[in-house]
Amino acid sequence: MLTLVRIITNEQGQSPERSEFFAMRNKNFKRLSLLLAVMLFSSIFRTTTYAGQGTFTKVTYGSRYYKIYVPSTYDGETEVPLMVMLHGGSQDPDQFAVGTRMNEIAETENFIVLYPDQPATANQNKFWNWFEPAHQHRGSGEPAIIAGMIGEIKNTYNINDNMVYAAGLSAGGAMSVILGVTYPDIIKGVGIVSGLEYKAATNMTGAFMAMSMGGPDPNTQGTLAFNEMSGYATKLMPTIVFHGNSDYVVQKINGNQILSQWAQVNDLLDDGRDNNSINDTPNTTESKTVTGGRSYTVYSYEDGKGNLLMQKYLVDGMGHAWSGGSSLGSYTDSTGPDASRIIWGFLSGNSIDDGETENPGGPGGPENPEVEVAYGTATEHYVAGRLDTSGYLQMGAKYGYIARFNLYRLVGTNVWTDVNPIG
Ligand SMILES: [Ca+2]
Ligand SMILES: [Ca+2]
Repeated sequence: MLTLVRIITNEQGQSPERSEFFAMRNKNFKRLSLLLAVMLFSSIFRTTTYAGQGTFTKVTYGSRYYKIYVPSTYDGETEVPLMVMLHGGSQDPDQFAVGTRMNEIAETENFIVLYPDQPATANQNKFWNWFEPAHQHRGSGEPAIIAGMIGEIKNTYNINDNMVYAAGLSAGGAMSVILGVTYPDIIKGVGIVSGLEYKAATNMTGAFMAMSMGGPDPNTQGTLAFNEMSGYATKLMPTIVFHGNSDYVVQKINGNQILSQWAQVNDLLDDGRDNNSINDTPNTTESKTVTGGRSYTVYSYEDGKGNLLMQKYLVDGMGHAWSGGSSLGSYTDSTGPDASRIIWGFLSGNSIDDGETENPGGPGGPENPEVEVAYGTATEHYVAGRLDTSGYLQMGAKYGYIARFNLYRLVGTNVWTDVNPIG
């Protein structure tokens, strides 16, 4: 095709007869091109109209594919958030969309949803390989592939960089933890349903052990995660966890460990010190019941300055399932609190009043000012424009910085300071 285009281009300025010939040929070529384009388009993209509103499209990505939901309200001019949804074992993007109903929320709240598919060629039972070291680090394996898909979406659509979130079920929940750890510069909040902490296992045997007994000490895993994030994290990581009290596939200890692991990450992120300024002791605990459904407990954790940062929902009697999901999907429990609405509300800071589950609106929204943290050497901060020369010299002299240190910015003021001046 490209060769043909070049030939036609080169034939410009020929004799009238030849021009006529090529005009005819050009016309046929255009028709052929159109046909080819249509064929190509339909083989790559299979777009279906979702519930008579937005579009739900299958897109080939190398040897893989993803599905993307674009709400009918998307106009290309207004930036919209992006929610990455990672399915569980044996599931696929279609099933996960049906079970979580995230597309319905995206339609009313105007955000895009990306559903990466884990093919059977990568894992026989379509589990994300969260338990293998090859898929636990930045720049390699599945986290890198998913980050690549996110990049493609960001190049194609008008996405608000500050509102890109990852959520998942089971193996997908474990992978959303890994995404938050490996790409904190892209992922601005995580939601985990029936998942596991960072590096809960590093091989298949360990995976089954972790699922039944929990992984290593979450405080240790939090420090590991923090080290992995170093240089890429720009702010604290809002985290919301759901787990069934009767989950015997991935035992509930794992939900507790996820929360504790992220508490340690955020403790280290907030002032560079392991001083439990952020910790896994809840600031508030509430018992609630879904009307006609399950009872559950909500544990809320603050950032040390009174702002909501993390939440954990433990659902009484629920098994291995997406809480509040549609019974038309797989691995759902329709009688639990609506995890999709609550996760979206928490991460985006936009609570949705559905008359059933109240949510205060979480920390992930752009309107919710909070301390931003950047790591690096004084020189790096200077080069990145966070400090001017005099600021660099003053801070270096005052604290004797020669290596990594934490630099803070209060959102809205654009003034970067050392940890100490922040009250
Ligand atoms: Ca701390
Ligand atoms: Ca700590």
